[in-house]
Amino acid sequence: MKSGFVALIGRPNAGKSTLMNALLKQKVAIISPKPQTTRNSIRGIRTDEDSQIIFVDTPGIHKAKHELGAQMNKEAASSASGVDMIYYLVDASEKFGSGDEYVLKMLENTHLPVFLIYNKIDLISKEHLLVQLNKWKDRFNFEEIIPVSAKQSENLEHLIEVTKEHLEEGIQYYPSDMVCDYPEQFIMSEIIREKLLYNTEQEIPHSTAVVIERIRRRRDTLIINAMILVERDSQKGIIIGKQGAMIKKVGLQAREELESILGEKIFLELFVRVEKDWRNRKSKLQQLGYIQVENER
Ligand SMILES: Nc1nc2c(ncn2[C@@H]2O[C@H](COP(=O)(O)OP(=O)(O)OP(=O)(O)O)[C@@H](O)[C@H]2O)c(=O)[nH]1
Ligand SMILES: [Mg+2]
Repeated sequence: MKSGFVALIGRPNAGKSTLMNALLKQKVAIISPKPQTTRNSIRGIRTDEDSQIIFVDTPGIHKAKHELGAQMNKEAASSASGVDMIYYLVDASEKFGSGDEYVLKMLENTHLPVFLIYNKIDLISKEHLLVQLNKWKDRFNFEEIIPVSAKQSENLEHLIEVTKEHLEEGIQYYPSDMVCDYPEQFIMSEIIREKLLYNTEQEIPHSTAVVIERIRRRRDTLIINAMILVERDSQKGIIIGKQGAMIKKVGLQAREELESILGEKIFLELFVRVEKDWRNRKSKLQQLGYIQVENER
């Protein structure tokens, strides 16, 4: 069978996680309208009768303001090296800018085939699309240029076909029924973080992290205790909300989605703790799984 790894890279908000979920027809990565949603590389596995493609969703590449951001950029860059092919995702509704130039510069060092995936074409006209693609083709030696709409699953079958053409015969890396390789705890904390991203504004969404502290089963219910970390006391107040309204809302939305993903009854208990400046503390980032363990030679 044909098999291989494809890294999805690009600026924050380009639609990398949306595309991966659409290609897998399953929600494996969280999505939000706010940039810098994804913080870790996430593998999603797509197996059919003659191929297995492992997509690696990565954090958006951006100008880092915290150690967390620096680690996210590092993670994106390192994920793009251990693969067979790169999808560079671009948001068609955004203007070309220094952020794109930066990513293109990064890509110049790679010997891997790079596909330009021109995403969100549902937001622009056909004429604009043609003009833009014409400009893009001169910016880099792309192996392929493929316009898609991840959100509306437009042109994705074509994308898969072309991808397969570039993959070589290889082994099946994962069992056929496996779609992701992370532990259940990861999706639990990510879904809670997604609801925080949707319900809060300004710096709050990016100042939170979620840790699953305890999971236990009582009769037919899975009881999950999760800790939401924030950076300041004032943020704790906002997350809790007036008479606990905000945390209740986040908890309800997260519980409903987790019940549908995990297929069982869930009791979700959320707590909030202030961890001063956690985004700049390396030991904390390591604990939270945002720093890759470095292998010493
Ligand atoms: N209209 C439209 N919106 C899209 C499309 N793809 C993604 N989006 C939206 O773009 C926003 C960002 O999507 P994500 O998938 O979270 O983007 P990302 O590249 O993973 O972002 P980071 O994780 O922050 O790097 C969300 O609001 C999506 O619904 C598309 O094809 N069309
Ligand atoms: Mg993402």
